[in-house]
Amino acid sequence: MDNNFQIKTFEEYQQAYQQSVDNPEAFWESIADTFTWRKKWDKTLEWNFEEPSIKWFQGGKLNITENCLDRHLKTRGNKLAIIWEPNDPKERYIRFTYKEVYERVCQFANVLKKNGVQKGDRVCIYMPMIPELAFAVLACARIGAVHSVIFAGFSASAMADRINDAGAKMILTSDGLNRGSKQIPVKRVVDEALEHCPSVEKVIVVERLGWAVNMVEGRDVWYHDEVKDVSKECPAEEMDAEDMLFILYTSGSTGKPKGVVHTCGGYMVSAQYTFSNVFQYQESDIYWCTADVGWVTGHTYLLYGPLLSGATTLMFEGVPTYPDMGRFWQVVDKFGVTIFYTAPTAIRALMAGDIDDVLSYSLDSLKVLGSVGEPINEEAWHWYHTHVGKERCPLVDTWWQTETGGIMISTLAGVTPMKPAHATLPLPGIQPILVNSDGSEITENEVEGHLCIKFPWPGMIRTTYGDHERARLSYFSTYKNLYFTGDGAKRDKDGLYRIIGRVDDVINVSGHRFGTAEIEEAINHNEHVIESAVVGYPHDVKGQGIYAFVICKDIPEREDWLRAEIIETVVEKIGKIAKPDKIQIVSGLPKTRSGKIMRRILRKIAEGDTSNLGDTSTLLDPDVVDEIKEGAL
Ligand code: 6R9
Repeated sequence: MDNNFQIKTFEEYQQAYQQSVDNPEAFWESIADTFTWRKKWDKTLEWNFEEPSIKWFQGGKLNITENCLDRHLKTRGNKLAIIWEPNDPKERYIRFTYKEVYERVCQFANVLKKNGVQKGDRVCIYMPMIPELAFAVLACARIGAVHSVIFAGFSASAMADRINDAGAKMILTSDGLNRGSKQIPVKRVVDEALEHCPSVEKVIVVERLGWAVNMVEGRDVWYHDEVKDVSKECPAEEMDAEDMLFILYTSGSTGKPKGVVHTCGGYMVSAQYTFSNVFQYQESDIYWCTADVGWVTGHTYLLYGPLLSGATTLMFEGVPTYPDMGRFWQVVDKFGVTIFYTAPTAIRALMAGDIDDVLSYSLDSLKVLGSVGEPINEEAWHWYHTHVGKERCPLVDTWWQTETGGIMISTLAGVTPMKPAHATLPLPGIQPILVNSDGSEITENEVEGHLCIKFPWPGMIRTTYGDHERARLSYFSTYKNLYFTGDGAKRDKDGLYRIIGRVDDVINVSGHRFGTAEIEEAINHNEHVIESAVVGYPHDVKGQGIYAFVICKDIPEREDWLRAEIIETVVEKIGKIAKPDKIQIVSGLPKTRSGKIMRRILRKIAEGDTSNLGDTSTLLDPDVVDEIKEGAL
């Protein structure tokens, strides 16, 4: 059995947890042993959180795609690996067996090689949720190229920043994409980005919509032309356990997104272990994670985790609300989905619809439900558990981050306790602690603190691409010898964790992270803007909404025109997903005498709680607070 590390009872969980704390190396070795290695590692772990330097399974040689594909061919060659459901329910779905995915990945890998990609090169992928996206990711891994997937909703400018930071040689994209009732010209966005990306030599374009697109001679090629005469076999490149597998950009509290780096061996071990245990995956399951591959959840729990486990994973091109609010449930019934993993924002959007949109589907196949990306409020938790899970499916609230590579704190479905709105207990191998602002550990229960992790785990971030110091500053310098998550959490009387949200200047909008500085920088690009300050505020569907306070040079007659202009600038700089929900034009911002914006005050105003703004006497101009309060939206 290749998942004989699956925990079946609460006692087994407790034992595994204890062992993982007493002897973490032995614990992870026994899991790593179940994988296919070209050569076993010499040293299980070497680490320090000062530099930081984290190395797992040093000297080990492997290729993650041999573990995702080749090792299943004998026993699961004809088993379905990927089911692809298109945006439009009238279009036919496509199914791929493990053998077929293996062949498609090898072909794609050969196309990459033919076009000059070599081990270690960075390849950016800007593609919709089509099967070729999955093949492209795995093809990079097969030949040892580092993939950097950029969510296809990002703007040309955001894409260019990521391409340049990674120094990518090649872009993989498509002509266009479907999103609900809309069609979006993806290739045009790539062309615009590439005006500012000197490192890019080649663009490979996959046909999705059949649109005529601009093809730059000598740079752009069609995938369907390139794939014609390539082999369906491609030897996997031998990788070191600590070689880079991928870069994925995420927002931090400063303006520029960070390229989170994951490596081959440790990420692989974490991905399968967590997938198998959290969802209690069984061989016959049909598993569906609704995340886009552009985010970390799509990496670990749509592709790598399920494929490493030999599972059937469903990939959905569309959105939850198209053609109607029953789309998710229709797909669940259509394929007999047994494990369903989505985000609270989707649940809240669907809750707002008619209950019959859920009740008219049987949903009998479902066994396990999952949630990820942001805190799930109790109301959404109960709705999901009752109407989707019919109170018979365990609901796992999985807390983790791009930087952690895989799930850190979660119920193991049906095995460990669950509690509404609580991520509950750490997985074996994960040692979370709560600390006070001075970094001292809080050991008792019924407390709140900053969530840190005190011991390394295989799937953790190794560095931020091209800027190791940034990784140190962002995660390892706040508290000595701890990895700081940026989240605040509570621990209840039974030791169960509840994640409250970010304690840094990061806003979580519909499960997507944005730094306030990143949005401010975008807003400030608008020619009418002098300065801005952005904060998050509670939003019924998105979890957090974006509230911008903006000082403008000249206020035209129509403020709504100015607001639309500012929104347009943000869409251009980052993408539609970062559009401010509210823009308040102000004449000044609450600043301290040293010029720092007092965000605490703005946050309160944005939340609509102006009763107690605390001490404003240190402000440069206390009157501005009254003005902002009066004009609050
Ligand atoms: C996987 C993913 C990470 C941030 C994280 C936290 C929030 C994620 C959560 C959750 C409460 C959960 N978050 N899962 N908060 N409960 N189950 O989402 O990665 O995009 O990097 O976001 O999302 O604030 O720090 P990423």
